[in-house]
Amino acid sequence: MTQDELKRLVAQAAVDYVRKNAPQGSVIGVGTGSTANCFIDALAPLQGHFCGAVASSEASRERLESIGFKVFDLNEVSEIPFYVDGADEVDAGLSAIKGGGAALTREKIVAAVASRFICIADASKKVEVLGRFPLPVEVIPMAREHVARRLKALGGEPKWREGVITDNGNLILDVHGLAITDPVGLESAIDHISGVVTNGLFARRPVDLLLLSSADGVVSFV
Ligand code: ABF
Repeated sequence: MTQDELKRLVAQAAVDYVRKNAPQGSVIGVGTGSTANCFIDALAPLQGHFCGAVASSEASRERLESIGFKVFDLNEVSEIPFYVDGADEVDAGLSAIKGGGAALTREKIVAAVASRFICIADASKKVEVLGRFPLPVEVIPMAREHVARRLKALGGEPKWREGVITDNGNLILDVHGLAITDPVGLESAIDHISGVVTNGLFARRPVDLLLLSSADGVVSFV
């Protein structure tokens, strides 16, 4: 199977899951990226099931609206039973690296509001130790070099993702060379650097249900 077919397979599994488990009339949280796009496409027949969606990026908002979904501002919504999104890496403890698409801050906020975070990915995203995928960190522009120095002191090699401005008007530093054996500790340490908006570790609030696709089908981890 191609990677696109694997993404569509796991996206359909997530749609089947929310069809069975999300209350009628609830709001669905929707992430960002190519796997999340497959989820949005497969979600079209469930429009009557949900009163609308909350999106973790402008790109996903536009895609949801293009298939006729009402998209709420997060401030209009107090309950999101399920948030469905992809990831760049997930470990055995269901901590994840996200933010390859630069939407990490909004993703983390929507995940914080959601009761359950369902992560959808193909099996290549499951790793023993997080960090081969560079860890994205969203940074206030004036703090870029300060944050980069602090990230170096934590053992990483930060690289500015030049040309990318987040939906919130900030910059992204991608931290290479980390072997993240304490994701909760590192997430907190990076968040404490002045000028950091968010980092792409989802460890203090990890994935609740991981759906992973391979040629053998979709396997779930909780
Ligand atoms: C988002 O999409 C991100 O947090 C992650 O960076 C990315 C995964 O993208 P894809 O599904 O295209 O591999 O969920």
